[in-house]
Amino acid sequence: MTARSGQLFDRARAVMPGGVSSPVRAFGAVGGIPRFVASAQGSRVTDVEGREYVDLVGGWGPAILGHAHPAVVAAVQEAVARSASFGAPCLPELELAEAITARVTPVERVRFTSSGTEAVMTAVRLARAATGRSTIVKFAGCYHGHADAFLVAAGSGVATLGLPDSPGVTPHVAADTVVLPYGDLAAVEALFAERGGSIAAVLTEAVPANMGVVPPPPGYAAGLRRLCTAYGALLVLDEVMTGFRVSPTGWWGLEGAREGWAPDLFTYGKVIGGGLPLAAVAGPAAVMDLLAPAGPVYQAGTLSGNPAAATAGLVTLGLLDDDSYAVLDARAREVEALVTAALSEAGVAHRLNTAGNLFSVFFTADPVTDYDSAKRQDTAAFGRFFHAMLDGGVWLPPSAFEAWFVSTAHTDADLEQIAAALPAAARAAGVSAG
Ligand code: HOZ
Repeated sequence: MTARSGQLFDRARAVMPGGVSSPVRAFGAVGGIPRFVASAQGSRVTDVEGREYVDLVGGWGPAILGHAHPAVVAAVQEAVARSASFGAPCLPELELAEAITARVTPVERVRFTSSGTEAVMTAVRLARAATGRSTIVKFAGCYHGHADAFLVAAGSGVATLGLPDSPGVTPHVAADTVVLPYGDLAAVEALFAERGGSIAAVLTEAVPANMGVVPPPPGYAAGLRRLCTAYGALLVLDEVMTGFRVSPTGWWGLEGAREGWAPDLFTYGKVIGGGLPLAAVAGPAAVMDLLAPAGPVYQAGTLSGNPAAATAGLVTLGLLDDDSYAVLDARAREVEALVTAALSEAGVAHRLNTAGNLFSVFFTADPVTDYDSAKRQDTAAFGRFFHAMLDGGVWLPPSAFEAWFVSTAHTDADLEQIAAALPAAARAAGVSAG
């Protein structure tokens, strides 16, 4: 059943480090052979053996409408037929920037990049230029891509592989990044009181979702906003995961717009590229116009604002209306209820953390509120659960430290397949191999 994937993985390991282009995909944390994907359509992924799975990864977020939505495919085909890349200004990037500024009122300017990593790198460079300061504050377990400054106590693959940080990041660079526990406003306050004059920016995921999902404590972001304003630092809200996924205006729309605060910079990715490589840093003109050529802060990219990617994002955003978000929320609640019921029935200790339509399950009896508590989960139980779900035809992230994603394409039949797979997976999670 995995012979073809096994052969391909062997070939891949001969020519690609670990056989993959991104570490978590190698199944290192859950064991076994990663399935090579042949195609994906709607809510379903098909592997190279021809086996179909209900997809709860969604390409790690972009497939919010399901894979290969016909309108997105048609628009991208037309765009590519006009050339995949101009390296010049084009209408799709302009229209996508207009769509983003129209939705998120604090955003007046958008700079497109090809990856979330680049977007956050640019946000940090802007913050340092704007303040003339060096220090960046991030939170343990938050993941902001793989630039050196962020690979300190990072989530995602770094958490999955259990790495404290990464070789190749110099002590000099790491020293400019201060890591605090997530959710502890008093710790942030104490740091500002001690060295507020050196802090350029506080960088936070809008909802930490790379150590599993950890919903922000009430008032946390508003508190960060207050401290950043008081000490003249910039607040960077990383919405690469949440932007245009949890609401038409991202997590900011669910929290900041209601509470009356806004960050100085947003970063976006995933959904705004409709599955093609596209991300962005965005914010008010006063900060964003520091970017070249409007200002002196350099940033560039041959593929930035690529017409095919911008088209995919524009069509995706255009198809997401209020009803879509209601469907996503409802589907998330349905999957959560099924998982909770199955694990409770099997007597397996677990915590289901939810933020909007993002969620993940932790195999632990204790609340998960930060990276330390996330790391105390039973990752071996997750591995057994993961494989039993895969055997039952459900495609989960191959890591206990990643969010699960629903799409508007998920159907009642998909929910039934998930429900059918869960009892065996819950029993597997509860039975220790040791
Ligand atoms: N960093 C992403 C997950 N949080 C991407 C993982 C991947 O594509 O392998």
